[in-house]
Amino acid sequence: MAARDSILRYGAYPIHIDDEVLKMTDIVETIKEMVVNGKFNDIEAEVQRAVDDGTDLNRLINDALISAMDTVGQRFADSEIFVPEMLVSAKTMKQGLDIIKPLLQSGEAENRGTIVMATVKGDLHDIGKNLVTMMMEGAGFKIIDLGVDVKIEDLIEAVKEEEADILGLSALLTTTMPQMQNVLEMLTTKGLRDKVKVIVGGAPIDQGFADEIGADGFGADAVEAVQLVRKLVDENLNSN
Ligand code: B1M
Repeated sequence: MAARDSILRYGAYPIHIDDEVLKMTDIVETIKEMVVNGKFNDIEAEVQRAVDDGTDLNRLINDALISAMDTVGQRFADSEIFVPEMLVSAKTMKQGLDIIKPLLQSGEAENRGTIVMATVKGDLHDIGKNLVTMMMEGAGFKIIDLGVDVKIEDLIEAVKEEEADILGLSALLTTTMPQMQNVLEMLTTKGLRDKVKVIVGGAPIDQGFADEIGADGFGADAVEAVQLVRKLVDENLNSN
């Protein structure tokens, strides 16, 4: 059956839009608005509806959930909202992500490598880290997630205990970025630097910063982070 068209108007001109596309655009916009406005009571049902309707998961994550947090960040920077509103949006986003999480699991039984993940000391932001963690788990890696505001000693301990292949560090504040360098220095001091690859990420981090502090890689987003850990683990296997 041919898809029906909706007719919208751009000025005097009619535009034909496939109804299925229109519906998905609507739901993505609705979910984004719900996160921006902190509608945590309703978000799960709406995300579930989007999933059931077959909405592309990448669109749901990028155009609804992440895009909403960008809007929230902008409103905070413009002093239109304050920390409590940011927290409610973060809670709403997390609940939405929880619906998507099981769908990102590959079901692969193999362990492609062990990754210790953390948000650095002094930093409480974990939405991005959790998203990266979900995607890495989905790609078959074993994840030891130490959470937020993690002390260097705890990171070192976990890397040793778990014989981690990779240590992933996230930071969202310019004031906590230097913690990443402190971690790298401590790994060297403890004689562990050549035993574990270190990758870094988070909104203020870029490749230049990763190079400057001597990290093994930088991921701009969750997809890049997964590609990066796959590459690093494969390189490691080939060099042994
Ligand atoms: Co905060 N906050 N916040 N905040 N907060 C920012 C980061 C900010 C940019 C907002 C702004 O001013 N526009 C600003 C930082 C400014 C700066 O440093 N220059 C800021 C500030 C100032 C603060 C406080 C200081 C506010 C205050 O108290 N006055 C305070 C600090 C608390 C602390 O950490 N000590 C604070 C607090 C909070 C909340 C607790 C309220 C809440 C966090 C809740 C939580 O995470 N559980 C919060 C939020 C929600 C934000 C914004 C709005 C959204 C962050 C987010 O979740 N983005 C943020 C503005 C923004 O970033 N646009 C902001 C969505 C997430 C999916 O993206 O985390 O970037 P992101 O992750 C991406 C990539 O970066 C990458 O992949 C992810 C997926 O694509 N990635 C990795 C992340 N980690 C990676 C690791 C990798 C690889 C890739 O490898 C290991």
